[in-house]
Amino acid sequence: MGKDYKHYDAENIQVLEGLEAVRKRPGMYIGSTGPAGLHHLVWEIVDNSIDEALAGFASHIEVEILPGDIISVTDDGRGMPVDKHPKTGKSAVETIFTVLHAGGKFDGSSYKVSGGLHGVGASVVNALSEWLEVIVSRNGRKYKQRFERGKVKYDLKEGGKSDHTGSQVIFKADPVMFTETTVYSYETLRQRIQQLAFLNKGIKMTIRDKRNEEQIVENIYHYEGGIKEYVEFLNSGKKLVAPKIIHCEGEKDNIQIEVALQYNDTYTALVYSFTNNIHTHEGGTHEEGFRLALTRCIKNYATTNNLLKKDEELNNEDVREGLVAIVSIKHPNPQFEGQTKTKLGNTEVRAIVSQILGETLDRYFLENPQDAKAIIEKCLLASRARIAARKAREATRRKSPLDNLSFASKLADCRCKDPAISEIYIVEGDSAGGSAKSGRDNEYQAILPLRGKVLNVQKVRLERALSNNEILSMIQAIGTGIGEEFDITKARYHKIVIMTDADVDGEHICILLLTFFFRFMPELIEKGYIYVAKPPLYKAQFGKLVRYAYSDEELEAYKKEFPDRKPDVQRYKGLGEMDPEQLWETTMDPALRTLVQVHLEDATIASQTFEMLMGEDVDPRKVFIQENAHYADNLDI
Ligand code: 0RA
Repeated sequence: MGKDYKHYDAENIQVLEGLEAVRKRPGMYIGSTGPAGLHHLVWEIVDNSIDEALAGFASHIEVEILPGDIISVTDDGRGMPVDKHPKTGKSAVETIFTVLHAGGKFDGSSYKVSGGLHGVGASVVNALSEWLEVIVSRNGRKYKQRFERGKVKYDLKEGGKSDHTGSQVIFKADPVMFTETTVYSYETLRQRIQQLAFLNKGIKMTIRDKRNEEQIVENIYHYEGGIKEYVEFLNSGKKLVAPKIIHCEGEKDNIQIEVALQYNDTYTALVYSFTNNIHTHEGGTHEEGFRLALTRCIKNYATTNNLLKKDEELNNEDVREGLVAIVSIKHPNPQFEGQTKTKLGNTEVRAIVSQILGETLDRYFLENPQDAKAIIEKCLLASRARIAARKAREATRRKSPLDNLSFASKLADCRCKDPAISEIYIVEGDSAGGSAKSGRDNEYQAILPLRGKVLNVQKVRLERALSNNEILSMIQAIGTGIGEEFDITKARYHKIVIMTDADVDGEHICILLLTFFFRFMPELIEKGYIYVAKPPLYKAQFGKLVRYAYSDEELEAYKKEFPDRKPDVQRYKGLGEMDPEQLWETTMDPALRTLVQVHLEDATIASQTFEMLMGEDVDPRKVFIQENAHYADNLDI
């Protein structure tokens, strides 16, 4: 018996050490302790409930933000198992929340289908919560257990009766761990909840913000059509090439695949792939299988039905224009590769997707010849544009503006040629550009002034974007080339800083530039090369003392700092109003400036936001810009 006690002690010590390790290096487990990591906590808990729903036992998952930024996640599944494990003496509930990687897999009978990028399990959330409570309804009873900073506060105890089954997890992120913020963004949670509802058909997902008791906000998502409805959503408001959504679903070797696609009349492709609900934004074998089938079937149909004229051809790129597609697979043992571990590597998946989608497409084209013709006509337009553009490029090869720096004549380059320490400031307006040129440290800071509005690139083909001078100078200055020729290793700067006025126009230009990078040079964002500079809003002069304030709150704080002095406050309407020294001090000096790095946490969601901001639909854009006058504060897109 003594021996057994020792054994359990050893196990307990291991558990405590495990959770202690999480608190020591939280970034290793949830990526960061910034806003992204904070939101990640919610997804770890939600994932467990999604697994219960995918196993067929739960149908409704509810996420609530309670006052104090406490999160509650409830499902109507079987309820987590409460009986004691004969060996450890612990309930399954306790195991889930105290043993690292205990996910939902502890009896090995089922595999975890969902799971965030980090897929670390509920114990990590527990370790990083000031407190966490689990409430289980099962066997006609209620059970409850509480933890504080990962440690058991009280053992699982039986409460009253219960007339239903299910699990509820309530937790408060530990401000000691999340020093930047513990405030959740409703919009971030809402978008991902909606995405999860699309990806897991039939599950009802509710998100509710109860932080303001007087104004409770909620959204309920429930899609019986799943990713078919996702495609419909992404295409809403667009002109369609053919009315039906092409859809297929199948399973082989325990790998489930599902694809939905439809063409609209724009030039942009939106192809999003998911593995176990994780957005694989670097693509991978499922996307390759998708592309193979799509190109093969379209080419086949076009050739067999004599739809190609002499000299006409269709390639991978041509079949993508205006394409909206979701590729979603569920794999018991996914291998994630790539820079950000969001590229699916399992080679067997390629053929499975290609075969199942191929059969569906062949049959669809056969049964819907009208639609097939319309789709192929659309692809041919793309092909003709591509070939014409190539010919034009070849004709002007020697003078190609992308080959040298001639075009970026306005560029004031830095002396340093080491990209790792070189920075380029893309500055709105000539006068601000002038101040920036005089104020900069020309050893490693380059300045590129842009004149007027940048072309809205959401609506146009690459070729058209390339005819815009501002865009050309930018591509040239950056040095990577674009499109098929893009090469990140040729980047001449590893910090590309967008510096615009701190007003609505400035923000609009900033969004346009971000849209451009997002659409045509997304790797720059993925690599973390893109930044937004934050110039101050006010200069407050207290006698000889000068303070710069970057927000209204900061200005008020300075006023309180010198209560007996009346400040002379200047509101900066534009960068151009600052003299070179001021611009250097407030916005460009690495020791003092604030740069917001632009992230691509989830390219799908970012793209949806860009679509909304930049697409044809003008109204939502107006609303967004009005509601987000300070959107740059959390540019965590
Ligand atoms: C019964 C058995 C198992 C898990 C659950 C119920 C269950 C877990 C969670 C987590 C959140 N909500 C839940 N609802 C039910 C064990 C299954 C396994 O070992 O794979």
